[in-house]
Amino acid sequence: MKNIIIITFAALSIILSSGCKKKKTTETVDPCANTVCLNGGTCNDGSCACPLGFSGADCGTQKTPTVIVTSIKVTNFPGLDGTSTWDAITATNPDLLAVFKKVSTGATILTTGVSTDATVGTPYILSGVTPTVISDFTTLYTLELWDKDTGISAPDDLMGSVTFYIYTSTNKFPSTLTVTSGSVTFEVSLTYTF
Ligand SMILES: [Ca+2]
Ligand SMILES: [Ca+2]
Repeated sequence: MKNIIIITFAALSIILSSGCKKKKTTETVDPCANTVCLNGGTCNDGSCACPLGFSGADCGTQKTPTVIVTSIKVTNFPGLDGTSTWDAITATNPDLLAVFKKVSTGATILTTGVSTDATVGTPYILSGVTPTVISDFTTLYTLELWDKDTGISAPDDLMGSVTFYIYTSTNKFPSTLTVTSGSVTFEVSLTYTF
């Protein structure tokens, strides 16, 4: 009888200790050890929780947004019209305004207000830009920079223009799009909705 009790106890100990071992092994496995979450996604119990704008098992897919233009800034422009001042009669600096257009149709999307007598090297946030929704990303857009002229100097002088795509499916939703051509540079502020 004593022997049976001892054997049973020993068997029980083995079962308990092996059971314990198994449980311990399970607990040490990190379910996120082999999970890669892109674009700022975070792993939660082996699955990726994706930030706004991204989807897919690894957050590697960019959702198609609606783009909203909120601000247009001119950060560079040519100081002279050839060898003359932009307003040659009064020998003064240009009066900046921008026109935002769709290239394919030439349709004007918005026209900004005027920053008068602008100094080269100074950035100008152009007035009159109300939040403007863009949802066609297959087409080119252009920003034209004009010197506003009146009186005998009119019509306005085209100072330069930049052509660009406003969105690409891998661009990670920049809040500022910097576009340049020649001496003209714009910074376009963008927000996104999904
Ligand atoms: Ca002029
Ligand atoms: Ca002018």
